Amino acid sequence: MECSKLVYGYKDRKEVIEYRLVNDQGNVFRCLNYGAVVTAIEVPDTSGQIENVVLGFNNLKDYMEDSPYFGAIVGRVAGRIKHGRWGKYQLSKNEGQNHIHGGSQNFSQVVWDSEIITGADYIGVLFTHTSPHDDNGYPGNLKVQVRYYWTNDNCWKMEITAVTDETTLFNPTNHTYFNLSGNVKRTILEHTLQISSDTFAETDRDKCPTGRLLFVEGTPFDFRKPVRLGHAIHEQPSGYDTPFKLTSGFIQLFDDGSGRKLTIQTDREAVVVFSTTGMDEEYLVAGENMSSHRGIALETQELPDAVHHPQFQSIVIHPGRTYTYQTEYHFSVEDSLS
Ligand code: G6D
Repeated sequence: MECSKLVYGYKDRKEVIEYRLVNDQGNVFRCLNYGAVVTAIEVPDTSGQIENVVLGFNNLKDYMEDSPYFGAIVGRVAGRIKHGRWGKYQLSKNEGQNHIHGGSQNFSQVVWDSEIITGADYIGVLFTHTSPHDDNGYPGNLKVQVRYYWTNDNCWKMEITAVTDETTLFNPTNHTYFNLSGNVKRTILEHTLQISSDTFAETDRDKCPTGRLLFVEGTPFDFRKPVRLGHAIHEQPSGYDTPFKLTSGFIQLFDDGSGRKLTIQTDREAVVVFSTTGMDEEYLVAGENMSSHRGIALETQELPDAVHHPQFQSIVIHPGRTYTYQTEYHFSVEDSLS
């Protein structure tokens, strides 16, 4: 295993570093200390061709100006908080009347302290960031650590920990968009998706949960068995920007054409699936304009807007404890889904 670092640019005179982690199979994981962004994951298809399976840019300027959270750690709280309101606290409103993804200059837009970490079967990076009291209206100084481990069996393990000195909110996620075809050769419409989820959160027209959890049975939200995304999106033409409540923390994405499979295992309550439907943008990804279905974000987290829905898992954290959240993304190949 080996790790190299290169200077990727500067933000506010702080050095932005790209880490390139290579495992014993020669497969590569790249990340930045800006936003703890995962810039590339390069893994083989069934014929051994190593290609990138995540969406990203190739320069810091694009990450700072255009990024829809490509590869980034998002927080303090991922997703929307209706009216930015939590009890007596008014959080910043950065999407109409609501708060989203932690507000402005959130975790995805700051330069984290970073260092290389190594172990018997992994190489990794530890990122540390302290969000100050009143950051976007949140109380408490919050120290967050993110560890990315890249293992010899092509597993990216992510561990997020936090400690606070005042009761506050915490619901981070990683916002990587996957496309297993390799170097964004095809859209995700030929991928199949499976999610261990019986229910999903109904959302209002601002995409905030109403509090109702609906059964997936008989709806285009039923991914309990693998479903081809092209078929699913035909049934659900507006696509997915949907919080699914997980039953066992298992999610699987598979691309027939390349045989690449991504198996996710998480200890989080939910996954928000964002299919990028209608995302026609000016900026370039892998040499072409960003457009619908060039990637799919699978954001493991607690259900959004939990502060307004006591039936959702609480995202309130207290001083005196370290909170830990884990998600593993395992890449492999298979001729067809068994
Ligand atoms: C999140 O749920 C949201 C989307 O609505 C948003 O557009 C995207 O982040 C950038 O997944």
